[in-house]
Amino acid sequence: MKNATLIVDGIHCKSCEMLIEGSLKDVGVEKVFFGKNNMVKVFFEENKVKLNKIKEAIRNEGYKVN
Ligand SMILES: [Cu+2]
Repeated sequence: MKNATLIVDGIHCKSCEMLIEGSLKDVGVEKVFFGKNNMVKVFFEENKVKLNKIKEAIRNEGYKVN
């Protein structure tokens, strides 16, 4: 399993986290952890979903990602 740490701008509450987590699960991300300072750690299989697709899913919800 691969993992990546993303910095996502605009997360300000629990429902933001739930929205993002739901979208990420929809594109095939296995696990999502939210840390401090807008840090989002994602675990995924590269044969299922690519990092670009993960970032796109976050952007599609209206958040900025590095
Ligand atoms: Cu929010």
